[in-house]
Amino acid sequence: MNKTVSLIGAPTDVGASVRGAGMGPDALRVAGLYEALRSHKLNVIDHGNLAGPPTPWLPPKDGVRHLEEVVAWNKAVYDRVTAVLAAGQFPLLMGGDHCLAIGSISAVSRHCRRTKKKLRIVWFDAHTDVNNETISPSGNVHGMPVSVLLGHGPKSLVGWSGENAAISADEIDFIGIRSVDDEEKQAIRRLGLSVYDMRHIDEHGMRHTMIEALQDVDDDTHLHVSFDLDCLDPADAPGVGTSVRGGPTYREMQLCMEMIADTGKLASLDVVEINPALDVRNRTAELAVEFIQSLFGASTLAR
Ligand code: Z70
Ligand code: MN
Ligand code: MN
Ligand code: MN
Repeated sequence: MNKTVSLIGAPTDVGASVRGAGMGPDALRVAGLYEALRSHKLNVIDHGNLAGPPTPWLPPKDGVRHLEEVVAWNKAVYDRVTAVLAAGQFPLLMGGDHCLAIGSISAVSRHCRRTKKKLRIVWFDAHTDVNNETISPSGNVHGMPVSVLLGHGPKSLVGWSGENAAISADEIDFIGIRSVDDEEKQAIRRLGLSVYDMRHIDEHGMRHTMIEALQDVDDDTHLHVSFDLDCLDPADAPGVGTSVRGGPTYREMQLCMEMIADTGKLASLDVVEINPALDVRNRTAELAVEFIQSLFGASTLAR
């Protein structure tokens, strides 16, 4: 039986620093995501968009912006990802900003514990997103999901997986990092996170980096990819809210996707932070669709 991919739209910029990521799901649809996956002989269900509150665009309260709205959106994501996994399908979350990984990965974590799978996460990003309400310089929750998932964040967002920490530090690897706030640096060291920054990729190459990141993926692994499009070099992906120059190239990222596909263990995916308001003719969403196809096994010589 062919795999069924469930597309879940979460049209919100509730955790972001600039407006526009809420248009991400439709940008991916316009770029042909559904058709692209179908052409790879996958069953695809587009669940449409989840509903949630509008973004109020207020300053932070107790170190966090829009906490109540962030909780509401993530609750909707958590519930839908949980249902899709329970149905034996592959959840593909179309963000929306990266705060939504809290709901998505909390659901994946609970599912892994229930099914006795080993969870591994690859986090593609320019940023480590390991701030929390006490250290964040901005209060934007898209800079906090990793910290929340590790059990350190606003009470109303922590513990959804059934454990205080949805993930442990050794279950996540970061690829493409080049913008880390001062107190995040301390947190990375304290927690012992595996951060493959751009210097590591420059010195060792993307192939070696991905071999390291994927080395303990085995038959019992549920591999989750959380893909923030701002990981890419802004020359290739201009449609993101916080672009940082010096990211992986198109070719390096394609290699990442192909190496992940080769494991055969990819079981859930977040595609976040596409901002059509800042894009050039939907180029970033089209790029994302190409990468997603590679994640599902498209390669130059595959038939
Ligand atoms: C900064 C913060 C961030 C994504 C920007 C930026 C975080 N470290 N995350 N874009 N996806 O405000 O916490
Ligand atoms: Mn991010
Ligand atoms: Mn980012
Ligand atoms: Mn190395």
